[in-house]
Amino acid sequence: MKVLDRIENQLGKKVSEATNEEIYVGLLKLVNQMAECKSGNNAKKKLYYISAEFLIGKLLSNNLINLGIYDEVREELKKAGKDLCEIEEFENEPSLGNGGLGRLAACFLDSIATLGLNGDGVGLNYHFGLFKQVFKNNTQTTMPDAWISDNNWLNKTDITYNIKFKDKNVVSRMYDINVTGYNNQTNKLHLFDIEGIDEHIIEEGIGFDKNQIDKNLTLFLYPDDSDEAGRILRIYQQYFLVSSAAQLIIDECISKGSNLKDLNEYAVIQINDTHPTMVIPELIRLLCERGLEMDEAIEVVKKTCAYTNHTILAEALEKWPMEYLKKAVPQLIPIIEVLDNKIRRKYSNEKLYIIDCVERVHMAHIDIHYSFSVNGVASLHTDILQNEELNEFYKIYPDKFNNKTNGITFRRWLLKSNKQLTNYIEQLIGDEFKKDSFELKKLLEYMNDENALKKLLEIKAEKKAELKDYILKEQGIEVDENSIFDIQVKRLHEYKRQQLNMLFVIKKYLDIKNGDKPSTPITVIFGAKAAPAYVIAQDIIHAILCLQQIVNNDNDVNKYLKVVMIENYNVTRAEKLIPACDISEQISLASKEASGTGNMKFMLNGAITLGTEDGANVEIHQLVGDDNIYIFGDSSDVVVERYKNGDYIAREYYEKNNDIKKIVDFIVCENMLKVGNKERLERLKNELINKDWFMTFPDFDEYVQVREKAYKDYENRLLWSKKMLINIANAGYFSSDRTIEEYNREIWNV
Ligand code: 26V
Repeated sequence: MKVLDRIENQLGKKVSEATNEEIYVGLLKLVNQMAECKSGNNAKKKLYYISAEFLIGKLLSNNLINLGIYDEVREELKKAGKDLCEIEEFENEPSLGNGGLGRLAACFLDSIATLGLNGDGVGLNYHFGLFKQVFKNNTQTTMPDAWISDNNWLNKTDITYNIKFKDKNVVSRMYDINVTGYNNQTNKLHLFDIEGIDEHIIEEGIGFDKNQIDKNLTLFLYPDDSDEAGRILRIYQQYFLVSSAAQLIIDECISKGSNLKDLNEYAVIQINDTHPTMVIPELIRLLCERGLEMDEAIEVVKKTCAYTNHTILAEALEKWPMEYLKKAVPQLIPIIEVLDNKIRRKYSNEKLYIIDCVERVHMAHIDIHYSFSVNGVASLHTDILQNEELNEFYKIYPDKFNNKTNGITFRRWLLKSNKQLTNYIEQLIGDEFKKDSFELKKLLEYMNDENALKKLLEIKAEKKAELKDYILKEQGIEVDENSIFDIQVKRLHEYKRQQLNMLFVIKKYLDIKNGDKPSTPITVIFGAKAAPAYVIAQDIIHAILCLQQIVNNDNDVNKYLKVVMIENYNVTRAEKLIPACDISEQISLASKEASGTGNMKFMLNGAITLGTEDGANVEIHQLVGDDNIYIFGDSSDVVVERYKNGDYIAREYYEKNNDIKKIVDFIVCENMLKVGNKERLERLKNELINKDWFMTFPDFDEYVQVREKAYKDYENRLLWSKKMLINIANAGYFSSDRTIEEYNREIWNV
């Protein structure tokens, strides 16, 4: 049957007579039907990718692409006078993740299904996701982000589990989202939800009573953990996730014939950061309940679990006080103690213990001792884990450690978000690259082909014009589509150094005021959410918003420079921003960004990276060579040394470097104070000159120099386009299909 007939069957009327919303619902049902006809691979062994976050983004277009009917649907709708992009507007984006870690999990699911592997995701169904960011008075405010409308991608199953906490029992129900592979099978994302959730307990903004666990458990992702009630709620969420997952895994394995002593032949569990770590003691507990000896259970769990580390930042490595665990999940305490005692008996080095001397449980230590694989997410990151951060562990388990450089799904980050580029690449090298990303290398043949280079510039210009319209429509800011689009979009964190970018913008503003005008105008675009309890991050957003107001309204300057802070940056917005980017800001302090994945998305879309030798930037640099990337800043070795010595004094730079002083003082100048909040701006200035924990000042001069060099190079449009082409051609390595193929070959074997 033709696609149009199938849609009209769903609708019960002609497409031309249906509203866009009705068509959206019809397409959703059609996609689900088609997806379910392709349901998965029933191999004996199955991968369970357990993660507290899956930042999946909108699903309609992606599913249409993966099912191979996108073009046909779009054409048929067009004939009936309907526009697929407008129809897609009816889909809400689920915000089930903070940033890179959650988005990575979503890319991985796409690749697992595309490669035809037997593997499902397991996570939580947060009703309001993270939060919706709304700017008011140049400040971030947070609102609940209700994404579950009447028609959504969740399919309710009849699978439920009892979850026992110390003081209450609750029921967990499984909902499934179909994960379509590109021209391949459908897998599942299982999202568990508490029965009896009560949305009415939400107060102003995203506030709610954190103590009413049975009503709030799956309301929000990572509720504010600045107080004890928030932290304990997080433990409840984590245990709810892993106990549901462990029960599901045991049931599925038994139904396939496992006697549980051989669990590792039926299941492999990838633990995405430490949020699901309690799956280890929980599985051990459940296996003992089902008749295994403790030692037997520990051994089989160890052979079943693998752990991925996503950060070296000490403050991000979870350490739960025993006292919290006793309050929420006392049944795990004896097991955690056994796990800790085994280590104590074997090693005298306290750094290896699970329970430390102040009775905190180091979640990552459970993972490392009781998994068969520990991996970092980019080669520099894995090196730092092995040689610095986790060196004591590496020495005892050298064979467990391995690297899996992150990747991104090209279906969403090229085929969906940049159709113009996709079609042109296809015209040049055929469509094999859609299945085999390394085929992009063939583009290198066109490195000196003027027509191809011009065409790339035209495509970029088209994407920039689209973004310009979007920014005007959404935020009322008019940008010049002929300006350089210089973009930094990612979670707000001091280590990512949005403040460094901001200091450059202040410098540029002052230069222009002094008559030093750029030959090509510049549009600096930011997008970032900050954790509600992270005060300095809020201050940085505030300062950028104040700067936006000052720069964009200053008629001496706004022809040459504009600042845009995108409100509520999310996956949908990323899909519009990334294809339109000229310069990709990847400026974290070297050693701090485990990998980054935005950097890969920008590269694939022909943006040139301006970055430090950090995370996967190092690998981008190796692939494209010195001429096709802009690198600056201290190396990770220098940074690691500087932290060890503790000899960095920010104030010295402020006092000795006149430029830095002028720029930093601008943060609290009269004009800024007119549009901003004195307390916030002063706190930010003081933080910079008294602490600057992520060392923006030492890198500042070189950052300015290299950024100016990039702007100058941009003037030679053909040479710039050649850099774009070389970046696109070398991006194949960063397909998550490559990453997943490595995980499967070296860790999962499903
Ligand atoms: C979390 C927190 C929470 C508490 C305060 C400080 C802090 C700092 C960092 C984090 C990040 C936790 C883990 C994470 O999201 N890692 C990201 O994982 C991505 C996928 O592997 C990777 O590309 C990013 O570089 C890495 O930051």
